[in-house]
Amino acid sequence: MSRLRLAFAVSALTFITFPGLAQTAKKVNNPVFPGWYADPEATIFGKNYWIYPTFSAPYKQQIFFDAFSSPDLVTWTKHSRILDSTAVKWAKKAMWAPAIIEKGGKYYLFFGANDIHDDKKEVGGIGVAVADSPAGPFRDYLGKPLVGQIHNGAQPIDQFVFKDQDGKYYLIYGGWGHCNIAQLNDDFTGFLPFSDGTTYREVTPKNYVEGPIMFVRNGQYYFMWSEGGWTGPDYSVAYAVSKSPFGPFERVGKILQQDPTVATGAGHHSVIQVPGTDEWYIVYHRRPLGETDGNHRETCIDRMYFDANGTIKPVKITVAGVEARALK
Ligand code: FUB
Repeated sequence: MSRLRLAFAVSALTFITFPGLAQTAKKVNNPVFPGWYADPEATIFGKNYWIYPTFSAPYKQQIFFDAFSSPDLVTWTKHSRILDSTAVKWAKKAMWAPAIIEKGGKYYLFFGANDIHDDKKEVGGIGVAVADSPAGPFRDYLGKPLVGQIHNGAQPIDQFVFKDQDGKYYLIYGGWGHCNIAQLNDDFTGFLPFSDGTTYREVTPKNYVEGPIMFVRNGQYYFMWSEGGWTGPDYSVAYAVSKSPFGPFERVGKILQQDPTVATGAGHHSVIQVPGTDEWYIVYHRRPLGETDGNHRETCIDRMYFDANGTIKPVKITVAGVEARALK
């Protein structure tokens, strides 16, 4: 057993004593692994769950990504520095919010870098790295950002790669309260313009701030995003549903937020659907109670449920986290 696995096997069970009763084991699976990690992108490759988070630290220290894999959502193995800025000449700081997708046996890791504010003077934005394995090592795919300009007011960060039911791939991204969708070309080296000649279509819903994701359930497109400021307690997640990946997206409401008895600043999430089932998990970051350092963000997992109408029920954030769930 690796040192990290052993540490987690021990820390996942703490013991509380009730007067007059034998010791009772209390499960503590959140956070799912130690360290300050935010913006978790969760996915499944083969028989393993994977999480690709932001290393949450001052911007100049954010020059690499670690990844984590698990056979059951409870025991996690750390894969250090799967992508390092030494492999991306143009990335100098603020490497944020990875998104990963497998295509044709290659793994493509999309990431934000440099926190650009002026695309005329700064190099940065959304880049792509590629590897032969989900654990890397990833190398820069383009030698330059894929999205290096500000379109429709959206900062080029917080990208999500969505594979639609017809096999088309879209990049959905944006900070500063604006969200764009753009269709990726076949080899992910650029974009295919829409029939109206535009490449970046704005799909921003009400209250949107950043951190978009999309998935399809029962033929409906669920679009989710983060609201509020990421350094504060009110950071949260809301969603909309549409018949098309282009919307319109009418905000339904918040489904993830702080709980004064558990943690604050719960947001920037992703979701996992166990293949062939209607079991859903929400993977997100949150801040420990009483913590004021904006970077102190930890990755957690809880269950996400739908009601009979397809409405997402408000998520109960927990300390216990989820039960072991192996993949078949
Ligand atoms: O982690 C850096 C930034 O914080 C992300 O890009 C935002 O979504 C917010 O979570």
